[in-house]
Parts: sequence; structure tokens; C-alpha cells
Amino acid sequence: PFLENVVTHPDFLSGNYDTSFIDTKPELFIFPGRQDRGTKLLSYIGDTIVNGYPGLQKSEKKPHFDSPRIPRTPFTQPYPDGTKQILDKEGADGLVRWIQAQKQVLVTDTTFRDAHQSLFATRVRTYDLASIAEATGKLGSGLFSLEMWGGATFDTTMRFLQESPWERLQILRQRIPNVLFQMLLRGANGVGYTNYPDNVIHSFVKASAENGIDVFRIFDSLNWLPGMQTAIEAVRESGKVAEAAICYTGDILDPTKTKYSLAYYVNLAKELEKAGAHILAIKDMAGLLKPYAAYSLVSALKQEISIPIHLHTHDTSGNAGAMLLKAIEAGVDIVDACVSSMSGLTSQPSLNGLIATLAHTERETGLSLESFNKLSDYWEDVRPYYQGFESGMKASNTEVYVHEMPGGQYTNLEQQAKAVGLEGRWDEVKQMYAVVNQMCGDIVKVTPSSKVVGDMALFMVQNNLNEENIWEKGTRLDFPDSVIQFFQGYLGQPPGGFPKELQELVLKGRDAFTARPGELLAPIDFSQVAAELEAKIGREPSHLDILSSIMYPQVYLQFEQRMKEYGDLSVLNTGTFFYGLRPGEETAITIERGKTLIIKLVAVGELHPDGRRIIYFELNGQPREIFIRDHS
Ligand code: 3PY
Ligand code: ZN
Repeated sequence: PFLENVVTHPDFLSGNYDTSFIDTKPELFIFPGRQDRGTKLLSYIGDTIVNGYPGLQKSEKKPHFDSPRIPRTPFTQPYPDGTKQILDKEGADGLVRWIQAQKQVLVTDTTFRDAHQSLFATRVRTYDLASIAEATGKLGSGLFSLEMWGGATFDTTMRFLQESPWERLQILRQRIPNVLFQMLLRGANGVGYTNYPDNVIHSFVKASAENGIDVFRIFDSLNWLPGMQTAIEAVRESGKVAEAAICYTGDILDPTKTKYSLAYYVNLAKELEKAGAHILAIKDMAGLLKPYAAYSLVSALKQEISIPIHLHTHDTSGNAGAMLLKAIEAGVDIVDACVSSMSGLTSQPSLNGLIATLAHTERETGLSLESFNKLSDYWEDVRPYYQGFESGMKASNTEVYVHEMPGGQYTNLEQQAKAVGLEGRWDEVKQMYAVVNQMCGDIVKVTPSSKVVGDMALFMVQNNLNEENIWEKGTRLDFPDSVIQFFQGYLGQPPGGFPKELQELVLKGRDAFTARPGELLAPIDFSQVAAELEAKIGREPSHLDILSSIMYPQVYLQFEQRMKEYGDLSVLNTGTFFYGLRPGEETAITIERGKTLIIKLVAVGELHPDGRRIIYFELNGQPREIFIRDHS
């Protein structure tokens, strides 16, 4: 039987819940009894056919998809050695020396993480990553690293894709043994939206390192050094590479923008070097760094610090290619890009384009354009599966210099706006985002501070409030939780402090603090969390389960519950996962090595008076009927 559960609940889908959610709605967390794997998969496919996939417009007909072109890389051909071997042999300091001895520009490929986070709300499934992993390891063996984890992947894998982030890491590691794996770590916010106790950060970093992460890009959403120190220490302890980031905002060349100046960034970079960073990242999360500003910033940093510099940007404005070139001329060591079919707009600039640009010059990348064109062909074919999550953006747009929204937030916030009924008011949301930023004192906007600004902008547009109204009615308004926590100091301290008037309106007498939240938060007692979790999920959780549930308590429980209800959905191909099957369509699903289920949709039955439909399937040639509740 179909169970109403937490994932179909509107408050859960819109992110509008807090920790009381489980207590007040226990019925949403009831775990169904055991069923065999075939029946569970049929229930999922049946539900998707009848009710569609959350967040995707339900279409009458499943779209037609061509099979992706997977480049042929013979099984027997060994993986060429890459940067992973250098780190494993020489350690982090050895790797840094190796970087410094290179003449070419080194390249990080972000296709597996930020590219799809920025283009379609981080929805790419492990299935599609695993299918191209071996070819990526073999054809891309000259890359510096693959960014493939962290940021929003941790949340979305469990919340939307019904798969384990840890398994993704393990599977990809197994299939790509030669290139460094890089993740994005939100400093004291881990891979979540709020500060965690220090022992959680240590344990999370250790587990990530043990499961395959080599390079940790660590940032703080307010550029607050204390928010990064624990993570830097934890990464150094794990023997891996600590890449600490300055998040770039504003415009260092604009004399009217004085808050985030060249001196500000150089000073922060020096502090990060002192704090133990092996590499400095310039994290231009919104794509605000313009070409000549990049030249000036990289040149200054090259003078002032001695660790390698790794540059990350987004192509929202269309200026990212030019920007990279100026940074390369100024001597940047490593840059981020992604395969061309996943590049541009809110994503990274084209890796293929970069290879071509630098060919036959002093700093040519050493990567093969032909190889990356093949990898790009694959992603060109995979991208249509995810079309329903893409933003409406068709061309680059310099309005980003006004709203300053991170590329990785753009599609996400757009989805959130739709979920709360603001479908036709996206332009207003973007404008309000810029207004809220100024109200907050012009802050660095990157997860989770960007979520604070986004939540407040949605709140204002939804309630038809403008800035004036906030000053007038603020004492009577209930501000979003994330905004309250921000003004209390849970995300750390912004440069220049909080604007006092707004802080008072938001806090309404609640405490604010300036200490590092990690110092105030009691260490997590892992065995207590384990016992509580076991009581809820009915089995002994692994340490990785415990870490997932600490980062995302409700999301993790929902993930577990759906796992019990539907089984492991990562085995489904992406067309079936998002759109189910067409009448008459058959699909082969390998549920484990040597065990394949053949599932065919025969017909969808009429709506019964009790609100259910019978779905007629064939499972390995045998007729099977499944009842599905129709929510329309
Ligand atoms: C994230 O934290 O998810 C980001 O991509 C920030 O840029
Ligand atoms: Zn990014």
C-alpha cells in the first residue's frame, strides 16, 4: 500500500520545517513492512507514473531519450598514473612542491559537482556519474582534480535522489583511482547550513578522507577565519590537502565599493596561509571577478603568499573565459572548468575551450581536446534527462553584477520560489535578493549566508513586503529561522559586524553572540546519537549513517524510510527514475551483480473511487498488479 510520507509533505518539500517536524507529525515517519525488491521497485515506478516526480512538471508522455554515447576505453587499458599517485606517494607537501614545479596551467574538472549544482540544482544521479567514471579517469588522467562531492550534493542525494552520498564517493573512487578527488566543505558548516560542534567537523573530515576525498576546499560563508580553522586542522590531521578559500564579492576595481578591497583579500589570504592552508582558493561563487580585477588580484597574491593559487568561478555574466585568461597571465596555478556541454551560464567556463585557448602556448594544459570532446558528447546526451530542473536562463546575463547570486544557488532558489508559489515572480525575487544583501550590511553570499539572503527575499516577496515595510512593521514580523540564526551569530561574524537596527528587529530580545559557535556547541556524543537513531530506523547505523543524520536529521530519516519502502533506487536508469515507463516500455534493471529484473509497463488502470489506480506490470514475464494512490 502507498503510504503518505514525509517526502510528499508540502512543508518538507519547501524546506519549511524545523526540528519539531518529527515530533508533531510522527505518522509521516512510519516505516512500512518488508516487501521483496521487485515489488518495491514496481511501487516506486508506479508512483512515478501516476504522480510524477516531485519538482518535475508531470508530462502526459515520458520524453524520448537517446542512449548516451560512452567513449570506448578498453577494459584492459590501465589507468595512467595521475595526481592521486603523487599525493599518495609524496604527501600533501610533496604535492604542493609538484604543483609549484609545473609550468602548465593545472585544471580541476567540476562536471561531477558544481556544474550540475549550478545548472540543474545538483540533481545528477550516481548512475550517470558512474557510467562515465572509468572514461573520465582514463581520458582525463592529466587533470589536477575532479570536484565531485560536497556543497549541495550531500543534501540532494538523500533528499531528492534517494541515494547515499557515501556510496557515490566509494563507487567513483573505485572507478577513478588516478585523479585527485576534491570536495567543497563549508568550513564549520560542514556540508550543511549551520555550524556544527568541532568534533563533528573532525569526524566528518576523517570519514570523507578515508572514503576517498583528497582535496578539501574549505570556505566560510562570511569569510570569517575562525569558521575555517577547525576544518583546516582536521584536513591536515587526515594527511590530505587543505585548500582554504577567500570568497570573492564586490569589485576590487570599483572605487565606490570599498568594503571588499584588494587589501582585504590579500590580508585574508595571508591569514589562511598562516592558518595552515596548502593551497589558496579564490572562490568566485557568483562570477563577480572581472578579467582585469582577476589580473590585479592574482598578481598581488603571487607577490604576497607562497602557496599555490586555485581559481574557481562561474560564467553567469559570460566574462569567465576572459577572466581565466587574465588570471593565467598573472600566474594562477590551477583553474576550475567543466566539460563544454555542461559549461557556461551559471556553471563553470568550458574546459574544452580552455584547452584550445592555451594550445601551443607556454602554459598549455597538457590535456587532450579530443578526449574532452568525447566526455562532452556523453554529457550532451545525459543533460536532457535533467532538463526539467534547468533554469529558464538561455544566455549569459550581467545582472549578476547587481544581484550577486552564487551560480550554485540560482537554480535552487528558483526551484524553492516555485515550491512556495512564486512561479511568475522570479525577477522580483532576484531584485529583492540585492535589496536584502544591502539591508544585511553587504555580506559575502555563499552557502549558508546566501540561503539567509534567499530566505529573507522569498519571505518578503511572498508577503508583499518592501524594505520600508520591514523598518515599519519589523517588530510584528516573524522572520525566517535562518535569518534569526544568522543575526544571533550562528554562522559567525560578517566583516564590519551586523547592522544593529535590523538585528534588533529580527532578534526581538533573543541573545546574540560573537564567539565561535563551535566553542559554544557541546560536542556530539556519537554513541548517544547512534542509540537514538537505531531506535528510529530499527537497525544499527554505521558511522557514516550517523554523520549523515547529524548533518541532515529529517532528510536522513526520510531517506531511510524511502529505502525501506522502495529499496535501492540508484539501480534505476535515470529516465525510469524521473519519468517511470511508457505503456509497452520494458527496462532491464540490474539490482546486483548477475541479478537483473525485466520490468514492463502493460497499462495504467482507471481511477477507483477510493483514489487508487491499479498499475499492470510484467516482472520477468509474470503479470504483477500494484495499487497506487493518485494524488491529482
Ligand atoms: C555550496 O556551498 O554548495 C556552494 O556551491 C557554494 O558556492
Ligand atoms: Zn561554485
